[in-house]
Parts: sequence; structure tokens; C-alpha cells
Amino acid sequence: MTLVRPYGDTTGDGMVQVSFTLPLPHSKTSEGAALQLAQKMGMEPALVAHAKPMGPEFTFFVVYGRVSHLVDVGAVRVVERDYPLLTPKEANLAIRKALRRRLVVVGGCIGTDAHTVGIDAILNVKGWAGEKGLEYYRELKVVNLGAQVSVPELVESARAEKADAVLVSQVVTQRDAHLHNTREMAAAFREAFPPRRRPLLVVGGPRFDEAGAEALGVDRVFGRGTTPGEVASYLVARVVARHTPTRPTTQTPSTEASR
Ligand code: B12
Repeated sequence: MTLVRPYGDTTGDGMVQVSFTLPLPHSKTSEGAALQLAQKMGMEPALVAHAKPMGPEFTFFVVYGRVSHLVDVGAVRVVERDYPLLTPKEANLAIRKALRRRLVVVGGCIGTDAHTVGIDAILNVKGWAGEKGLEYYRELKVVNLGAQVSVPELVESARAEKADAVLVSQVVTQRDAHLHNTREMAAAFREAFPPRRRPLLVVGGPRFDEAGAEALGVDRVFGRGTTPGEVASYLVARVVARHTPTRPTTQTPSTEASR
């Protein structure tokens, strides 16, 4: 059963609800315009469930209707977690064993973005969703630069702190600001550090596509609902791997081996 349909009243009835704003005053005409849009989006039949004026020139709509599309679950591609989830104790132990020093994390919101709640949820000791933030981990040194950090400031701070990882939050997405800022940040770090010395670059925010890391030039993207434990576990997995020397394979002469 990899094909599914949305449902509202009875299984498989195809009912969905969408909301949007039109730049029209609230009137019968604007409600008709909302229905026209819904029909063009493939909702047939559709009805306006809610319409509310947003000032004199705009109207917010909620439209309920039927779509005929099927979802093929088998064709869905997502980024699965490819590292083990660690407790703070396990994470601390792994860092101490591999690095013999604290793992340094520098974080902040770049550009004009002042939405610090997300990055604080990950970094601050009080944490998020019942998990302690990275400041709680004894073997993590956290430098939280806060809001509206410029890219040169971030690079400078990462250099001064000898950061192993840089954590950037982007919540505002107007005109794709989150994507432009992230690309600019990634390019600046690539210019400022030789490849082996560059800190791990991690971005997060509610509207990022977690599959977009490579296109943005970062090592990992975290989206909506991320917890501090996931981020700590990811950092430990990647930074520890970087610092664990790969043992050269000892070549045994075949004559020796055959004896
Ligand atoms: C609180 C808030 C504010 C506060 C911010 C206070 C603060 N110190 O952060 C104030 C009032 C200042 C504010 C201002 C503005 N805001 Co505001 N704000 C919000 C609001 C209501 C909640 C955001 C929030 O705190 N979420 C809770 C946190 C915990 O969730 P999160 O950020 O998603 O973080 C989680 C994950 O995404 C992830 N994550 C996030 N960052 C990172 C980073 C890393 C490294 C990792 C690993 C993970 C990670 O982990 C977190 C925990 O799970 C949202 C609407 C909403 N409901 O989301 C609007 C919203 C973000 N704001 C918005 C706007 C437009 C603005 C203003 C431009 C409004 C204005 N005209 O002035 C200004 C911009 C100010 C600026 N210069 O940035 C819009 C953005 C729209 C868009 N498309 O970009 C939103 C979506 C509201 C809306 N629907 O219009 N805002």
C-alpha cells in the first residue's frame, strides 16, 4: 500500500484544507476569486470555510475541497539520520576520548535575522522539548553570538575560538534570505579556511529543506522540530570521525602470509 490519498470525512475522500491571502478587499467577488484559485490548484469541488479581512485591502481565506491526486509513499525521498543518538554522558565521553579537549561550537543568527529562539533552543542550557541544550554538555564549549551577526564577524569568531563547528540559524525566508545568507556564509568559510581546517558548517531553521545541504555548501541542514540531542549527536559523530586517524593497513608479504 504505497499509494495514499488525503481524507477529511471518510477514508480516501481526497479532502484537503489550504489557507492563503489575496490582495483584495473582503467581498463576494474576492470569495469567488479564492474559489477560482482553489479550482486552478486542482480542488474540485471547493468551498470557502473561512474568510477574514486583513485591513481594508487584503483577505485571508481557508478553503476546503477535494483533490484527485494520489501520494506515492514509495517515491518519497528524505534525509534519514545517519548517526547514533547519544545521551549527554555518551557524547561527553566520546569527545573526551577522541579530542582530549572540549569540542568548540560557535553559533548565531546571521544577516538581519533577529529570531534567536531557535538557536537558543539548541544552544542554551535550558534546551528544548525536554532535552538540555549544548551548553549542558561538559565537553562542549559553546559561544553563542546571538542575533544579526555579520558573516565576517562569524568567521573571525570561529577563527579566534578555533571552532570545530559553526551553527547558524535562519528563520526569516522573505526573498529567500535564508538561502542567500547561507551560501554567502559557506563561501566565506571556504575562502577563509583550508579544507581540512574548516569548521563543520551547520544551518537550521523551520523552512529549510534538509536535503539542500550540498547545494547550500554546508555540511548539514536541520529543520523544524530539531532537538539539541540530535545536534550534539551529529557533531560528535562528524567531529570525532575527523579526529580519529584511519589506521594504515599493514601489508604482509604474501610469502610470509603463506608460511
Ligand atoms: C517570536 C517571533 C518573533 C520575535 C523574535 C524574538 C526572538 N528573540 O527570537 C520578534 C517579535 C522579534 C519577531 C520579529 C520579526 N518577525 Co517574527 N516570528 C516569531 C514567531 C512568532 C516564532 C518564532 C519562534 O521563536 N519559533 C520557536 C523556535 C523554537 O522554533 P524555530 O525557530 O523553528 O527553531 C527550531 C528549528 O527550526 C531548529 N533550528 C532553528 N535554528 C536552528 C539553528 C541550528 C544550527 C539548528 C541545528 C537548528 C535550528 O531548532 C529549533 C528547535 O526545534 C514566528 C512565527 C512562528 N510561529 O514560527 C514569526 C516569524 C518567523 N516572524 C516573521 C517576521 C516577518 C518577522 C518580522 C520581519 C516582522 C516585522 N515586520 O517586523 C520581524 C523580523 C525581525 C528580524 N530582524 O529578524 C515571519 C517570517 C516570514 C518569512 N517568510 O520569513 C514569521 C514566520 C511570522 C509570519 N508568519 O509572518 N518575530
